[in-house]
Amino acid sequence: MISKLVMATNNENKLREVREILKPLGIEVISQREAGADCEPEENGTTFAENAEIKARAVWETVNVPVIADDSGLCVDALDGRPGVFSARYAPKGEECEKLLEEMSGVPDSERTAFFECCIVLIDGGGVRFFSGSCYGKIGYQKKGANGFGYDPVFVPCEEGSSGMCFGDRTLAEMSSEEKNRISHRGRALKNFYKYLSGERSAE
Ligand code: ITT
Repeated sequence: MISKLVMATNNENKLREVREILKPLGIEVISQREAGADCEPEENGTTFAENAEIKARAVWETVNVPVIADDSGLCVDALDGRPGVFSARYAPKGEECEKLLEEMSGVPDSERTAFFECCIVLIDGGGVRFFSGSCYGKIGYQKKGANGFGYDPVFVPCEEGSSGMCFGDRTLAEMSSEEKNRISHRGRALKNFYKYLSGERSAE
């Protein structure tokens, strides 16, 4: 079982969440900066998996420890799946929620469904493997909560496959990180990753 890996990311919030999830499972996560592998490759893929692999490969070339990367984003049904793979570039950092609320103004409750998607890629001597996770929910009408990052203040998570059954009216930014990690796209993708490492399932 892997006990140490490098995460290819420049996003401190992702790094924090991945550490919180993997530490209790006995996996230490080192940042690419700590591993001396600072880089920011162009994410010119068209899918989450392609972009995750681009990021992990760039770091894997310079370290000899297993590398993971996370490519993730928010897909909004009323916007035909946007911002999707462009979630990080949708608006200037810190202004993504305002821009999304503006684009969603006038969209009725029943059409505010959306989901977060996360692809975790693992690259080591054994090759490249992918693990994904989703978190379904709705876009709220205003920003709420101070936890999390990115689109969390406008995302109200719901039970998978349902548009009505939400975990109350709270946004991800109103949840503790333990609560978020239990139901988030990242938490679910990492659960699949851990099951693979434990021999309980195969990669995707
Ligand atoms: P790295 O590529 O360096 O990992 P990044 O922030 O650029 O960092 P992505 O290209 O995967 O990462 O973009 C993901 C964006 O999607 C991220 O910047 C947020 O805006 C949004 N996002 C992803 N996961 C999220 C989460 O759990 N909560 C809120 N927003 C999230």
